[in-house]
Amino acid sequence: MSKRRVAYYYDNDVGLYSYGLGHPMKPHRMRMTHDLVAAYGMLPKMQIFRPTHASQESMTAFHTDEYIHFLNRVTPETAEELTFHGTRFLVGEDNPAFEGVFEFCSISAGGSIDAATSIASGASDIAINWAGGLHHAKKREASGFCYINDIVLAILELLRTYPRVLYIDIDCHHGDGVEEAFYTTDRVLTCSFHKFGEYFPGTGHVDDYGRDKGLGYAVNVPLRDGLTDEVFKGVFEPVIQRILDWYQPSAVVLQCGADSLSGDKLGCFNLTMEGHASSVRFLRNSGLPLILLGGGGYTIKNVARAWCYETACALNIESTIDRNLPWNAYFEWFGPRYRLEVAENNMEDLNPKDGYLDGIKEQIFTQMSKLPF
Ligand code: ZL4
Ligand code: CA
Ligand code: ZN
Repeated sequence: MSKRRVAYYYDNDVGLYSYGLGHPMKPHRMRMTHDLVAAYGMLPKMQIFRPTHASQESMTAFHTDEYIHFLNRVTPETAEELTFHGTRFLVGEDNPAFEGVFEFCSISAGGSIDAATSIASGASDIAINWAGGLHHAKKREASGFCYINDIVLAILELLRTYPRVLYIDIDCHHGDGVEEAFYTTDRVLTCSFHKFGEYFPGTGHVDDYGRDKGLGYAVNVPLRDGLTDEVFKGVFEPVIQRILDWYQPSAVVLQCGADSLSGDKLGCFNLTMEGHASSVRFLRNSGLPLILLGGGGYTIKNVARAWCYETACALNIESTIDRNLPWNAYFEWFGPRYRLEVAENNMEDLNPKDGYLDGIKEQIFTQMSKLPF
């Protein structure tokens, strides 16, 4: 079980797209990640693919024709008139109609769909698309920097082969778009860990756990500020182990949003790179077919560190890689220490306080124990 065949999807153009001046989402972080992965000599150890650009038709497996048609036509110049006359598909400054937005979405979604195809065909054991993980996109609307829900499209592809798929989301924000897409089915179990309380998008209450046939097949772990590695592991591992034992998924999709790292510009947790990657290692060790996707992450040097390290975890070589960063194109961004680690800071972890997290854990286990299977 130690040697995993890893398929890695990367398009050299993805880092060139820009959401616009001052926007926190920076596609350049994918290029920084890739450069670091290359500098560590990991590329020859994986199957490297340039993703196919997802077609309009493949996107309509989840999104409406009208929305995809709009997204394919919209430009920075026409955004206003298209939005003014029709339904509002793009909302405010979170989701600008930037230059090449449709192509960017095609690359992001194409990589995740290709990753799913590779896993389902048995060609690889772990498939990686750091340009994916855009979990807020809805059927007919962009939301929270996400236009096309590459995750839903990848899971729909997996469902052609597998009876049950587990989706896990460690982005600091709630994985609302994916949860909503599969809220009434038992064929996908979604589990999101996220900051909850006066925080975007506002959903993901522990009491929201699915509807109809999907009752019990959505799990929400709402968290408070300052989440540390030990506290995270103390909830992630028992909850996920319980789900693995009980649900017995045929494949796992892990959204590795890096805004749950310490020091993120938009996040409010305090995870180190090791703590963040412990989820990747945990699922790798389960031996199940696994897809790793990106997501949030706004302190981009730390995003590159974490996703590079998690690529090493997929390859099972993380213990051998040098903690001093190798020379790479963006070396100066990693000063003054030029180390791989993302360290924690001294903020207080509010999760263990007053038994808050113990209460949440208890509620989740009670919900699960009431279910059949
Ligand atoms: C920005 O500086 O909470 C967008 C967004 C653009 C540039 C210039 C415009 C300035 C922070 C955020 C005005 C921006 C006003 N620019 C944005 C309720 C909001 C309405 C929009 O990690 N304003 C909305 C979305 C969240 C809101 C988080 C996380 C994605 C993911 C997966 C999405 N939206 C308030 C904000 C800036 C901007 C500065 C911003 N937007 C921070 N948080 C949000 O889960 C990828
Ligand atoms: Ca999450
Ligand atoms: Zn996020």
